[in-house]
Amino acid sequence: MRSVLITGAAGGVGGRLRKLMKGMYPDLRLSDLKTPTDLGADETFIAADLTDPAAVARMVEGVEGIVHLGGVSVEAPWEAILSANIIGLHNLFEAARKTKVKRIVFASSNHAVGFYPRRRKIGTGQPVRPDSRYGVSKAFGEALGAFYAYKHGIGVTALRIGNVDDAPVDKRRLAIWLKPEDLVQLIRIGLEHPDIRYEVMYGASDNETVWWDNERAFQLGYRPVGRGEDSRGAAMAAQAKLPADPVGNWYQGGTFCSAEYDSPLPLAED
Ligand code: 15L
Repeated sequence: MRSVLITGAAGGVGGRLRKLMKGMYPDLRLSDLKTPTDLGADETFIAADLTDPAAVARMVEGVEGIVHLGGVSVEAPWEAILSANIIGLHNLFEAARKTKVKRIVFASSNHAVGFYPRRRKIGTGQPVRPDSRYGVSKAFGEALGAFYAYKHGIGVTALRIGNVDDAPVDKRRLAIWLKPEDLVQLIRIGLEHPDIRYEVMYGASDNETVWWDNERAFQLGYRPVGRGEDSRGAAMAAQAKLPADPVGNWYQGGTFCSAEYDSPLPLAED
């Protein structure tokens, strides 16, 4: 793999990847709607709006691998999700197909399955249970990835990312925290491992309270180095200051589940 494009490079996760992945591939390109304020003279940046097919085509021209972090990364009104995460994502996969991109690593999210209760350990074989319009768009992205993988032969990896940060910031994040260096490991598996056709993996570090069975990632060589438990004290102290949230604390997706929640039914046990 020589040429790799990171979309969403001006965002929080993208900014970390820019630094961690520098020099990893001979031609590392970055893209986002707006130029990152701290762009270095040695970085290659192409501004592109995902909703503009011509701009997306220019952005992917000549790349072999794409790490797609671009689009809306939290819950938002439907129109915003629709344009960036549905139409924009389709533009990206179409451009990738036309220019014969070999690999795509798609930043899916834990919110594609946020409505599973925390007491249940899930793998990647259960049906999606999105907890938000954003989560629905991530489930769509996983489906679109499978379609382009099996129909058009692009090697696609969907990473159901937990929470990327220096350390877990509350009880929920103790379970789903992903150390940035561990994310890089997962991305490299998606870009480089010879056995990738279509894979779904969880983006979590070595966390004792994790709710996910990430067996496939381990089979493909993932060896996380981050240990959420090392930050338990600070995370639980922060948790104690958060408001009560019976719905959010029951389900894996947290506040994404409790926001706009008006189900008259009891919390789902399964
Ligand atoms: C996500 O998918 C978001 O992109 C991120 O901002 C966090 O909210 C994260 O999930 C999380 O669940 O903590």
